[in-house]
Amino acid sequence: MNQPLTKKPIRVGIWQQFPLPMVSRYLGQMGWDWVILDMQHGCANTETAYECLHTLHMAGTTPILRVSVGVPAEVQRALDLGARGVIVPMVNSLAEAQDMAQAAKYPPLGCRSLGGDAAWHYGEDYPERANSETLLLVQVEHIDAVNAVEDVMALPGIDGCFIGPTDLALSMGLARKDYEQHPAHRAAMTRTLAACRAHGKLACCNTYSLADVQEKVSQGFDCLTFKSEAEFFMGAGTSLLAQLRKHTGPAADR
Ligand code: 3PY
Ligand code: MG
Repeated sequence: MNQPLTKKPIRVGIWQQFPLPMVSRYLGQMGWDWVILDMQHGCANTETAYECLHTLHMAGTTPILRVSVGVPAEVQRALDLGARGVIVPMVNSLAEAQDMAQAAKYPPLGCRSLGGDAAWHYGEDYPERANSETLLLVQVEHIDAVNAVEDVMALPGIDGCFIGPTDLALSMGLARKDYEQHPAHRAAMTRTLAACRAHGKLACCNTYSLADVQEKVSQGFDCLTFKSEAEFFMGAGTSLLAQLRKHTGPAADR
């Protein structure tokens, strides 16, 4: 089993949207510290998620899975499939966070059911180690979640939070772009980071530019992601085609 995620050094990750083990293998070989397979906005199903998670693991990176929705069954399934950590979107209250912690941790911490084949991949003593070696990160991406963040981060079964800056901005009535400098958004981010620090929990966040990365490193975030492989693919392909068209002229009839 990979080493447990610790606070230092900063983990640098990427989202995987394409549900292909081949892509998982390349991402693992590139050297990302962790890869989050996205079942909220990506199109992986249970079988493809299983293949991608274990391909990531075999390729030497830490496989994390974002479930589609915050219900206990999804959290348990993600961990049973072999995710080393689960990210749960839109956990907006203490009660929801308690439900997620119960689902993610074996007794006595929670009530995760014993089963699945994670032990076949990670060793017979997986059940004894899983509570401390698998991560439960709840997404703070709504202003209601920010207002409950101190209580949520105090829960023993919660390992940290993953801030969703864009959904957070939308929940605050801000536009989906250029919200970063808005004082209310900055205050919400600062409050969330402070709650993580106060309770010794991991603070994780998405980033969108190198300046954004630099700022979040200086603020003390533990784990950062930078876009997805789909964005790199679409960005690089679109830009390459635009360059080619400068030499070849406009598109032919298709
Ligand atoms: C958001 O910005 O809403 C996210 O969920 C980032 O992953
Ligand atoms: Mg989001």
